[in-house]
Amino acid sequence: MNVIRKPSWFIPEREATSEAAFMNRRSLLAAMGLGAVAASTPRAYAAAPFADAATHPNYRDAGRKITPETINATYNNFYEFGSHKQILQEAQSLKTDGWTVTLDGLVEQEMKLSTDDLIAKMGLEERVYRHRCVEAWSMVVPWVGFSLSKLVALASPLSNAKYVRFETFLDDEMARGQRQHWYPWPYVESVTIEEASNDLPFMVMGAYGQVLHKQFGAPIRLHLPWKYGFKSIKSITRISFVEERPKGFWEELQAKEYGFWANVNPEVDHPRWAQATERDLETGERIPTQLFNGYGAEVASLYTGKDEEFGDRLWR
Ligand SMILES: Nc1nc2c(c(=O)[nH]1)N[C@H]1C(S)=C(S)[C@@H](COP(=O)(O)O)O[C@H]1N2
Ligand SMILES: [Mo]
Repeated sequence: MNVIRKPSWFIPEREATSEAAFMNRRSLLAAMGLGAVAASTPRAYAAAPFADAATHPNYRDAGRKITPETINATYNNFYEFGSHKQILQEAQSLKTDGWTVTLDGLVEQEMKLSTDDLIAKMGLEERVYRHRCVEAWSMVVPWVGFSLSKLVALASPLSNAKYVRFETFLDDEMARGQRQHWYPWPYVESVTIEEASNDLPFMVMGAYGQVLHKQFGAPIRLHLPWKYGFKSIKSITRISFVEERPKGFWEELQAKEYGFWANVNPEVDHPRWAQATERDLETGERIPTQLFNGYGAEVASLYTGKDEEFGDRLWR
């Protein structure tokens, strides 16, 4: 049985998860044709199909040790549940049952997809990615999900679609952080359609071989490993194809500090701190930061000839 990955400190499923959520994940297995097996082994649903996802050959390891789940799962940035890093408890009020993601805007046909639909249509694979927060800490996570480019292909955007805009839920009953009215809720992020069509951007539905923990942005979040962490929006409910560049949550708050591009660059300091090095979340060691967080081979070509657009180079 696939129960080995559950660390002892983690809240047991029966306490952290409502009956409805349990049923929903059961139906997720049914969609994969695994329902019968899951029903006879009740605890396996949390691991499969995530535990069975094949690892992408190019992203088997990130050149650094994977950050232990116990560390990553107890140090999170998720402002919907508080403006600190001890989000674990508070985030358990996130309700993921019946979750849907709407694809709309400049597309041939709008769509509303359940988590089951997404898994069935997109398939799942594992990729080990480095994550670099703009606050200069970093980690390595084995995500399970699918390439955003597949979702772009499914949506068939119209030729005037220039940006992909992502939006998180809005519900201040469920997420008390959203009662802090000085923040521009809901959390929004966006990338260009060229960036979204690259293979690297990853739609994440699991981590460490399991269903995504709530504090990681369940049931579906984005990870853009060459950009600062704030671009990697959690708990996505809507993906829109638009012509005008949207303003992100942090850009709306402080555009000079959190620009649109936000590509990791050790040579361009944040106005309030240096970006040349980063703190490994596990060891606490300071290590050198790499241009594009080391993913230049995959993404650097997206930015050639864009010098004018970058202006002061702040977020190149
Ligand atoms: N909806 C939402 N997405 C979000 C955030 C947030 O506060 N709300 N924080 C971002 C930041 S700044 C980082 S570093 C990562 C943190 O992801 P982690 O908690 O899984 O490490 O999520 C990003 N996505
Ligand atoms: Mo971050």
